[in-house]
Amino acid sequence: MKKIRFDVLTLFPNMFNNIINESIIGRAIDEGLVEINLVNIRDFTQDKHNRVDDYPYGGGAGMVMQAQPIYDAYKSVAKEDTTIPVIYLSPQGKQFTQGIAKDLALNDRLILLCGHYEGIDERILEEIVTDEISIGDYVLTGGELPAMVVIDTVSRLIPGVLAEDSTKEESFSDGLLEYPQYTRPEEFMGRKVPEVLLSGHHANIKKWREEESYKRTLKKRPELLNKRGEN
Ligand code: 4GS
Repeated sequence: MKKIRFDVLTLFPNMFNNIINESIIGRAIDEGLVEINLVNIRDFTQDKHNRVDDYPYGGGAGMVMQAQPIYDAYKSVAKEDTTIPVIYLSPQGKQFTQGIAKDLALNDRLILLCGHYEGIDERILEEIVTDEISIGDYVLTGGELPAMVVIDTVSRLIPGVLAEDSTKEESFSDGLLEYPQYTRPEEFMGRKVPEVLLSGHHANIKKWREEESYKRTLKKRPELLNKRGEN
């Protein structure tokens, strides 16, 4: 049975309570398919006032997370193993995609480093970080939400986390958006479910869905059509 373990290095471990306790990821954890080990970087400070950040050399606004607590937090989970990917969530990283998620899901362990303030001491990036990932071109207050995005996206690719087949036809896996979905009733506010979906003719339904996927990709996300095959 394929399993994945995430070690999350963070100053705010409680932010992960929802993802751990609720829904599909919560169940995957209960079933032993996914493990999330939260490591509070502050537990590794050697400062008598428990500080983990300091002023930037050279001056300027804001604070920088110090190298030592992050390094010791990392060592506490990696031990002597230097082969575990260490992902730093940051706007400077490579844009996260379904293709990157699929590659990450091949690992049995991932270490996620969440930054705060103006960032982390550059020497941590040089010393332990193997991959830098951004979830998009906007600025958050910390790396926790991006880490949860990565955990959620990667976990649902682990066999058994979702019902079989449900990752096969979804958006992006073939480079197209999903076709429209309908459920009961057959008519809502005067709008009817497309006739073909009630026909029971499986070949026609498949053809209709493929055409709808293509049409809505062309309309809503035309740039995806040039990227097909990358995922
Ligand atoms: C992102 C992002 C981010 C940047 C963390 C400012 C606190 C913040 N991380 N994808 N310092 N977008 N990080 O905005 O990953």
